[in-house]
Amino acid sequence: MLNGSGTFDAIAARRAFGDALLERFPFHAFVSKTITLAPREGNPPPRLWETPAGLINSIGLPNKGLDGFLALDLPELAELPVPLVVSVMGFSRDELATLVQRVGEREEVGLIEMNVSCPNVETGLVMGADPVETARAVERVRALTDRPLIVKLTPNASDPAAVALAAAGAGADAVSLINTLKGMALDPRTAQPWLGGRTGGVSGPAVRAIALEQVGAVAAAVSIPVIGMGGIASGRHAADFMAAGATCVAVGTESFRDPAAGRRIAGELAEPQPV
Ligand code: RRO
Repeated sequence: MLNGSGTFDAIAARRAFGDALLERFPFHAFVSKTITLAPREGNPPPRLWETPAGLINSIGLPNKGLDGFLALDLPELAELPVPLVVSVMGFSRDELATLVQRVGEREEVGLIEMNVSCPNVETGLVMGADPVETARAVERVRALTDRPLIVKLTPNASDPAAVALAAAGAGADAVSLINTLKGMALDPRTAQPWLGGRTGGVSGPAVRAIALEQVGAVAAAVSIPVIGMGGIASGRHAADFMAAGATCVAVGTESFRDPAAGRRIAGELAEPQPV
């Protein structure tokens, strides 16, 4: 059981719950919020909108940048009792290369996730929407680190299985999916976009059926491990993703409602599933 990147702030949770968090950590591996080379403020507020069965976020990658992350966040994340996955995103292949190389040099880091699927950047460019671009990105960084590389796929692609195959062919060790689906909400008073970033990414139960289909399609196409996520909120949901071909699963939006959800769902998954 992992967390979806950006859905659980372990540093804030440690401040809130103290060492009890470490004693009953909700995940078997922890994935950081995505970092970029330069620090970013993120998108203007509002950043969240609740839909009847999910959440739209337009966070916009706020982070301290590579140097800030390595100096300030990494030492705290290294105290977690589970392997650490650092999520990185580059606005170019060169940026990505610097991120992968420098993150991979740190012994605290177990694995690296390449986020090629954020829907909330101004350029609108999503590397992971295209198999050729994805392969180029993985090829560029593959030799720069001996850490396992996970490629986080976007559901906003015409053929996610083709992107997954391209990533695997270029040397990815695993793929994870889904990131959020592009969505929008209007302010009922003004009929203008509610979110400061105009559009956002939809997650939660609303996307589960889509995620399940895409995880199944990707798992059928590749032979590397598949980390499945998208609206998982119970052991039954997690079991469905495993049955569809996921090697392991992650919880995202449900952790906002219940910070202990990862642990609960892992426990439910370990029990025999009622038919
Ligand atoms: O920060 C975000 O707005 C964000 C990211 Br990086 C991502 O990969 N997926 C998402 O829904 N939001």
